[in-house]
Parts: sequence; C-alpha cells; structure tokens
Amino acid sequence: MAESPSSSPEKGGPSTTATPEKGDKMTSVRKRYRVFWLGGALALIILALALGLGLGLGLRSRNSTSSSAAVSPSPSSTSTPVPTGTPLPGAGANAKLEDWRLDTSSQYVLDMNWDLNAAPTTRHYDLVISEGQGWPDGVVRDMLFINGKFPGPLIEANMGDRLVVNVTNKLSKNATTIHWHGLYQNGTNWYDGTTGITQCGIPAGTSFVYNFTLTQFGTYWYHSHYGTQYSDGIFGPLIIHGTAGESDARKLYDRDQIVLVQDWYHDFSTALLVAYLAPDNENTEPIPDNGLINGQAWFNCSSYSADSGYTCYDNNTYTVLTLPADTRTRLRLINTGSFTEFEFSVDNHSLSVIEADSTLVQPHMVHRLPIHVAQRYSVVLNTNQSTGSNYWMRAEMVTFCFTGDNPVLDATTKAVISYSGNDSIVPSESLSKDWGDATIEICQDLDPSLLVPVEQKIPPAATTMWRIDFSFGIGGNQLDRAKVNGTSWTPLMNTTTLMEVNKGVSTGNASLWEVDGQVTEPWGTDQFVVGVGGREVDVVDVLLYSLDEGSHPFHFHGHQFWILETGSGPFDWTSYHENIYTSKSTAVQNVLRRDTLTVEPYGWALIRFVADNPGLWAFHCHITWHMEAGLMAQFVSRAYVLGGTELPADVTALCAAQ
Ligand SMILES: *[C@@H]1O[C@H](CO)[C@@H](O)[C@H](O)[C@H]1NC(C)=O
Ligand SMILES: *[C@@H]1O[C@H](CO)[C@@H](O)[C@H](O)[C@H]1NC(C)=O
Ligand SMILES: *[C@@H]1O[C@H](CO)[C@@H](O)[C@H](O)[C@H]1NC(C)=O
Ligand SMILES: *[C@@H]1O[C@H](CO)[C@@H](O)[C@H](O)[C@H]1NC(C)=O
Ligand SMILES: *[C@@H]1O[C@H](CO)[C@@H](O)[C@H](O)[C@H]1NC(C)=O
Ligand SMILES: *[C@@H]1O[C@H](CO)[C@@H](O)[C@H](O)[C@H]1NC(C)=O
Ligand SMILES: *[C@@H]1O[C@H](CO)[C@@H](O)[C@H](O)[C@H]1NC(C)=O
Ligand SMILES: *[C@@H]1O[C@H](CO)[C@@H](O)[C@H](O)[C@H]1NC(C)=O
Ligand SMILES: *[C@@H]1O[C@H](CO)[C@@H](O)[C@H](O)[C@H]1NC(C)=O
Ligand SMILES: *[C@@H]1O[C@H](CO)[C@@H](O)[C@H](O)[C@H]1NC(C)=O
Ligand SMILES: *[C@@H]1O[C@H](CO)[C@@H](O)[C@H](O)[C@H]1NC(C)=O
Ligand SMILES: *[C@@H]1O[C@H](CO)[C@@H](O)[C@H](O)[C@H]1NC(C)=O
Ligand SMILES: [Cu+2]
Repeated sequence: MAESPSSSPEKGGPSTTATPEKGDKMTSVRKRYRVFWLGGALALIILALALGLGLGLGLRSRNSTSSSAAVSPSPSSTSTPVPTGTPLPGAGANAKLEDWRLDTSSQYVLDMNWDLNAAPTTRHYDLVISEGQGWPDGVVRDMLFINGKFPGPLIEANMGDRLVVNVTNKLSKNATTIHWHGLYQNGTNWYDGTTGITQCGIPAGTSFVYNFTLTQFGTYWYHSHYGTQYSDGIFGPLIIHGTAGESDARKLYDRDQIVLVQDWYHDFSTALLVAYLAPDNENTEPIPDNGLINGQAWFNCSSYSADSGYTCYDNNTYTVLTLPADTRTRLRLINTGSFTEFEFSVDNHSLSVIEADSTLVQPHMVHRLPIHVAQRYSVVLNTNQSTGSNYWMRAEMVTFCFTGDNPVLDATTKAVISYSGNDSIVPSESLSKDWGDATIEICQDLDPSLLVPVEQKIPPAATTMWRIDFSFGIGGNQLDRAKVNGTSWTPLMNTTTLMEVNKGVSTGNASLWEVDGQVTEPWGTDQFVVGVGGREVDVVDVLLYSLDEGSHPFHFHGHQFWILETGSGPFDWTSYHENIYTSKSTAVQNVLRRDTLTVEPYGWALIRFVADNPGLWAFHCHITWHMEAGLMAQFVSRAYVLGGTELPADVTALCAAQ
C-alpha cells in the first residue's frame, strides 16, 4: 500500500501513518476498485485528478448567475398546445392512492403563506409506528409505517417554537426511537433519539414524548435510530422555518416542496443485515433493488419470475410532480436512503443550489447534484422550458460504489416533472434529454468550496485536535465489523453512554469522565467516546481518516461543523499547525457548514466544531449497514455540565423497562 500517507507527524499531534490493524487485509482486492489497484498508486492519483477536474467542469453550468431575476414567461409556453403521448405505466398519475400511501403531492408542498414571524408556540405531533405490508414500487413487502402511512408526515415549525412529539410504538415486538437529524438539542441531549447513546428504545406497546425547542432553521428529517429500522420506512421530513434568512431566500423561489430520494430494498432490513454481517462477506453491502422518489417509483414486474417469491403489482407508476409553468420551485432534496449516493438532475433544466444540509448558500448552478445518504440540498427549478413535453427528474445511483450487481436494478430512479398541461404521459423521448455531463465515479460530495454560506460564520481558532481513523476488518474469515480507532460500536444494553457519564460525573469520579481524549471507563472497545472540553467550551478539530476503499457519509449529531479541508494522500501537518489550527490561514474563512459529509475512499476530512453543547453526540457513517457494523464514534462535550443535570425520569425509565 504505497499510497499510505507519508508525512511528518509532530510532537503531540496524531500520526498520519496508516497502520492497518492486525487482521485487516488492506491489500485484498475488492471489486469496486479493482481497476485502480491494477493501475497502481500513480494511476490512482492521475485518475483521481482527472475525475476531479472533469467533475468540476461538468457541474458548472454556463449560466452561473443566480436565478433571482424576475420571471419572464418563455415565448414557447403560451403557444404550445397540450401534448399527448405514451401514457404513464400502471394506474398513472390519477390513480387512487392506496390507503397506506402518504399523499406527498399535497402534504410535501409547503404553504408559502406560512407565517415566518409568528410568535413562538408549542407544536404537537403524534407519530404512531406500526408494521404491515406495502408496495412503494409495486413489489409487496413487509415494511414499517408512521401513522399508517409511507413515507412519514411532514413536521413543520418555526425557529423558536417548541416541538412536542408523542411517539407511540405499535410494533409487535421491537423497540424504536426517533432521531431529529441535524437538530442541536442544546440542553436536551436526551431527546436526540440515539439508541444506547442518549436513550434506550421505546418498548413495543408504549409511548414516549420528545419535547424540545428549535434554535435553528432549514431542511432536516427525522428517522428511527434503532438498528436498521429507518430503512424499512420510519422517517419523514422536518422543516423549520426561519425569519430573516428564509425571507431573503424566498426572493429566489415562488413555491417550496419536499423531494425525498432514496434507495429501496425488496426485503426487510434485518434479513439483509444478517447476510451483510456474516463472516467473510468482505464488506459487500446489499445492492438496492430500486430507488424511490417521495416514496414511489416504477418497477418492471417482469424482472421477477413467477417463482421469485415476490408479488409485484404492475399497476405501479412514477411519482409525478405537477408544477405551474414559469414558476421557480424550491425542491428540498433529502436522501432518506440506506446506502446509495445519487446524482440528481432534471432533464433540460439547470438547478440552482441554495441550501446544503441546513446552511443557506449563495446560488450555485449545476446540471447534476450528488447527494449522499442523509444529506439535504435545496435547489431552485425554473419551469421555463417548452411546455411541449413533460420532463424526467432523475436520481442516478452512483453504482461505482456498489460491490456487485443486482440484475433487477435500474440504477436511474425517475419521477415526472409536468407543466405541460398533461401530467399523464411519459416525457417525450426526443424532448426530455438527460444532461450530457459526465457522471461522477467516486462517491463524493459536490466540491464544498463551490458553496458559500449566505450567513458568514468564520471558524474561531481551534483549542484541541483529534484524529480518528476507521477501517473495516475484512478477509480471514472475520465478521464484517468496522473499526474506529480499534473499536467497533454496539449499543450498550439497558443503559446509555449519556446515563453513564451523568452518573459518573455526579457521583464523585469526575476526573474519569471530564477527560480530553478517549474515555475508557467503564466500557470496553464497543464504545469510542472522545471527551472534549470537560469543563470548558473547546473548539475542536477532527481529522477523520479513512482506511477503507468505500465512501462514507459521516453525520455528526447536535452540531454543524465547518469543512476546513478534504483530500486524500498526505496531510500537511506543518501547514495545519502553522495556519489552520490557529485560524490564521485565509483557508479558514466562511467555509461550508453542514452536518453530513462524504469521506472519499482512503480520503480524509478536517472539520471543526464548537463543543458548546453538553451531551453525548454520535459521529457516524450514515450508511445503515456500516453503522450496524460499528462505524460510530461519540463525542462527550462539557461532561461537567452533564454531571450537574438531572435526566428526565421518563428517559431513564426507558432503560429500566428493557
Ligand atoms: C486515534 O488513533 C490515532 C492513530 O493511532 C491517534 O493518533 C489518535 O490520537 C486516536 N484518537 C483518539 C481520539 O484517541
Ligand atoms: C430558465 O431558467 C434558468 C434558471 O433560472 C436560466 O438559467 C435560463 O436561462 C432560463 N431559460 C430560459 C429559456 O428562459
Ligand atoms: C394526455 O395524453 C393522453 C395520451 O396521449 C391523451 O389521451 C389525453 O387526451 C391527453 N390529456 C390532455 C389533457 O390533453
Ligand atoms: C394496484 O393493484 C393492487 C392489487 O390488485 C391493488 O391493491 C391496488 O389498489 C392497485 N393500486 C392502484 C393505484 O390502483
Ligand atoms: C401519546 O399517544 C398515546 C397513543 O395515542 C396516548 O395513549 C398517550 O396518552 C399520549 N401521551 C401523551 C403524553 O399525550
Ligand atoms: C424485530 O427485531 C428482530 C431482531 O433484530 C428482527 O429480526 C425483526 O425483523 C424485527 N421485526 C420488525 C417488525 O421490525
Ligand atoms: C415540555 O417541556 C417544558 C419545559 O421543560 C415543560 O414546561 C412542558 O410541560 C413539557 N411538555 C410536555 C407535554 O411534556
Ligand atoms: C420489462 O422487462 C421485460 C423483461 O426483461 C422487458 O422485455 C420489457 O421491455 C421491460 N419493460 C419496459 C417498459 O422496460
Ligand atoms: C432538451 O434538450 C435537448 C438537447 O439538449 C433538446 O434537443 C430538446 O429539444 C430540449 N427539449 C426541449 C423541450 O426544449
Ligand atoms: C438487560 O435487561 C434485561 C431485562 O431486564 C436482562 O435480561 C438483560 O440481561 C440485561 N442485559 C444486560 C447486558 O444487562
Ligand atoms: C470511583 O471509581 C472507582 C474505580 O472505578 C470505584 O471503585 C468507586 O466506587 C467510584 N466511586 C464512586 C463514588 O462512584
Ligand atoms: C448551546 O447552549 C449554550 C448555553 O448552554 C450556549 O452557550 C451555546 O451557544 C449554545 N450552542 C448552540 C449551537 O446553540
Ligand atoms: Cu460508511
């Protein structure tokens, strides 16, 4: 492995020498990068450079100005008659919704008259979790529902509001939790919804109330954080409105709606997980069977033979987004999938990116937008093309990151954009054209330097720095487990790391807990907990270092982080200590802040966060298979404050009830 980063580790600074752990077969050839390995390290670098360049050019559109110009009807749209054409497959756009389907065409469209300046209030929601059968793409399977529907209902509020969400678990056996993805939960760490970290599961047949205030705004989502449960249907969008920031952004669009994009399996997640974690599986993640857009997509039932064991209803069809012509719609994209990164595009339409996770950014035009698991982007779509056709919305799976083939998979998940006046026909083959730009080959993010936050926040100088390495133990008959600095996460039983820290600090052993660096009491190598700012507010740099050939969308709970640098190969420690740590460098500017970032194969990411939020905060790969394989670390911030906090009785009671 000649491309192991070589550098000069400094005194006290973490080393960059990639030392695979004993047993990690770093040299074993895996399918997805075979071509790279054959070419050797030099070829890898050249190829990576070439891809990077191609991508940079490809994603930039000729028209790079913002879409804030006044809407002027395109000449063609008035004269073109309503088109006819090939009807949509199955029941089509006007099919009666099955009773388990959420009507996303109405419920995921946000009301532009929503009062951004309303006085703070408490908003109550009920989420009832249940199991049953559904067929989002026609293939019938066991799945999970919220309030009897799939996907989950929109939760919508203003910054400053209090959310009170009563979650009722009507599953037959299993516990559940709900995590509020992207929310700070500042002062309410115990409502973060993370099994084994901030709470024990809500037992079957019981209810639990989440109760917290909202101190931020943007596009979020909520999902089960119990095992692989969200993959089977427990998730939905969470939109928090802001005052000034959002009113400014609204000048860029006339409509606002949610678009969930995700991979989908025709089997229940726990069955897939068992196969994935089996010994000698070589980290071969399950390949999805299809993708969904707003919980629906077309599937070709002939792909399954009569004896396949699957039932497929061939009245299934595409999601149709019916939009008015000559309007600008903000599409709030959320990747609610388990494994797959997508490149999102709309035929014949450039997209203006205005939000990444929950950070509003200066408009940036793209043709294709990569979006990895758990990330969000808002793009503005201007319906100013010819009304002579409908258009395909495409979510193309970045299949290069798959470790095998799935014969039934069509890797382009589609929905129909219609403003032609006829929303019952498939887009015309000659008029709706995919952009010609190259697609990406490595699962990676849109270059973060292209996205400039509207609200400037310059990162303060760091006060501490930690390196975290991760890899997968593959080969040699090993279980397919992830290693995070030598640890592999499994949830604690009957307790949480939060409860342990709370108890530890408050019962007189504070020095064991208010630690800078790894907290080893009292758990073994199944928790990797890093203490930051036991008594102070630290500004923490994290160098996250991948020793794996896959891509990993890392999510940090309770925070937004600044992306200071990303790369592969050697990390420049000298420059880091001289310029970046101290924030002297011009590189430490108004860089993108988000909560989910993709770490490329054998790549690294340097991020910074302010550890002012007391709690136990999960930092993990959001690919469900990887998380369940143990790819999870935790930060404990301000342990001293946690020790002086009494946890709500209903939260601790959940652990006693297990
Ligand atoms: C993780 O391991 C690296 C490499 O051994 C080490 O430099 C670093 O300090 C460790 N991180 C923590 C938080 O202990
Ligand atoms: C359509 O809108 C996009 C985005 O605002 C703009 O770049 C493009 O020039 C417009 N095209 C036409 C034909 O008006
Ligand atoms: C839409 O297209 C279909 C199929 O070509 C046609 O039968 C129908 O009349 C069209 N609808 C409208 C509103 O024109
Ligand atoms: C599709 O067919 C199934 C099985 O007959 C039926 O239950 C369902 O309601 C149909 N869906 C639509 C949209 O017509
Ligand atoms: C939560 O919902 C359940 C089921 O409807 C109900 O029994 C329970 O009383 C509710 N809890 C609260 C605190 O409202
Ligand atoms: C409940 O959990 C078990 C163990 O993980 C799993 O095998 C089963 O599929 C789950 N059932 C449901 C309905 O979630
Ligand atoms: C939510 O928390 C607030 C503040 O602690 C409390 O006043 C309120 O009663 C709680 N509401 C519910 C429904 O538990
Ligand atoms: C569906 O699959 C069958 C069998 O592979 C194929 O013959 C047919 O053309 C496909 N239909 C469509 C609409 O792609
Ligand atoms: C879409 O773009 C393609 C090629 O760029 C072009 O041939 C086609 O006419 C366009 N469609 C419309 C409706 O303008
Ligand atoms: C957790 O509690 C359950 C039920 O009380 C018990 O059976 C189990 O042994 C406990 N597990 C651990 C690791 O303490
Ligand atoms: C403090 O830790 C020591 C060693 O782990 C343990 O024996 C002792 O009981 C702890 N004290 C308290 C007050 O928890
Ligand atoms: C979290 O709350 C603390 C007060 O406890 C405050 O100082 C800090 O700024 C808050 N952080 C965020 C991100 O809201
Ligand atoms: Cu991962």
